Amino acid sequence: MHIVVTGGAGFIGANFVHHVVREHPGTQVTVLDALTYAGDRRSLDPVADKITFVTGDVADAATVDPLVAAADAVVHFAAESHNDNSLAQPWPFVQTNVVGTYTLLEAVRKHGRRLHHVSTDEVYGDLELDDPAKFTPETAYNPSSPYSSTKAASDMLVRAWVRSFGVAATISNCSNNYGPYQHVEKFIPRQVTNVIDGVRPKLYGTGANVRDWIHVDDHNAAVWQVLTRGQVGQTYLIGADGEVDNKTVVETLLELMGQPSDAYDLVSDRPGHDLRYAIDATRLRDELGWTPKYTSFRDGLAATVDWYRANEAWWRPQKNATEAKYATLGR
Ligand code: NAD
Ligand code: TDX
Repeated sequence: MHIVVTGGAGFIGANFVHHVVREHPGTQVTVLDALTYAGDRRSLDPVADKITFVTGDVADAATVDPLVAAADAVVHFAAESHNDNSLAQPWPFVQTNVVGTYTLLEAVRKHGRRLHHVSTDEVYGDLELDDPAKFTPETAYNPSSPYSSTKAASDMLVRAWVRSFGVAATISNCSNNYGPYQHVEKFIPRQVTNVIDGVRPKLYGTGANVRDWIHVDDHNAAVWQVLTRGQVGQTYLIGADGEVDNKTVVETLLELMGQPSDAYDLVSDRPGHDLRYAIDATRLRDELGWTPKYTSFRDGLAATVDWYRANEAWWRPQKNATEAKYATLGR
């Protein structure tokens, strides 16, 4: 099989390419990535001689069309992915997440190719802290931010292209990922690299918000299962029962890094900040037999801390610019 991986120089996409090269070595991989601030070719260095890399925009039909024509399937990770950025500057989210997905859909329609669209649990909005409910594939879409609304729009385009044009697509909606090669703008890498730099972690609001954490390798193993064995037209929710509130995440990180567990600062909250996400992954587990390998969040966090300690050369070039952006937001 020959797959095009869009966004393969980003956090999850790069880990997916590593996973495919390691676990499914007969697969031919072409990465398409625009190398925005969030993309880093160095994340693919360990597999560089086993893949083809194309620098280009998913919203550019002239770039996308021949790549799709030459492949069997597309796994679509490319997106603007950070909520805080979407609040400061929404337009790139509309362009990449909506127009980019449209452009890919037209190419897979024209050439009769398989598409797997990687999406997020944030399309469902949020849950109350004390609500026993979790998101299911039947939960109504109710996105809160420019980021999540553009991801919701992209999911709707995929569904429409499946129904109206018979495009062979699947969608997965995953919860918050953590692991190696995640940009330092995101919650866990930001706090780990802050502590390495002797800076106190920054918790938005009261730190009570809950995220349903999953290791990126478990997400990617699920994406492969859906791509190769999922039912066309179906939506799969991906999550590993990893609900933890932000305060507990920071306290655990501080403890793992040898600091007092209260050595953090509360900062101003994110506007529209979703309270809680929680995934019911029953379909994925029952239909495709997927189970997560990382069952201890604490152990997965410890391994992630070790990775950031060992790979300062990878994250250091992004750190100052990222913190300068946060400083303008007062966070
Ligand atoms: P990321 O920001 O780390 O990486 C995005 C990648 O896409 C970068 O390499 C960037 O250069 C590339 N890109 C951006 N615009 C592009 C364009 N116009 N054309 C081509 N490439 C472009 O994001 P991530 O965290 O790896 O997320 C990957 C996907 O997974 C996204 O679709 C996101 O919505 C989804 N997702 C992320 C999470 C999470 O916790 N990070 C959870 C669920 C779903
Ligand atoms: O410094 C911080 N302090 C803080 O308290 C940062 C950067 C974040 N937070 C909070 C906000 C969230 O409650 O931590 C939580 C996680 O924040 P992010 O890492 O920005 O992730 P989130 O907004 O939950 O979205 C992530 O998961 C779903 C990804 O960025 C999305 O791409 C994915 O779709």
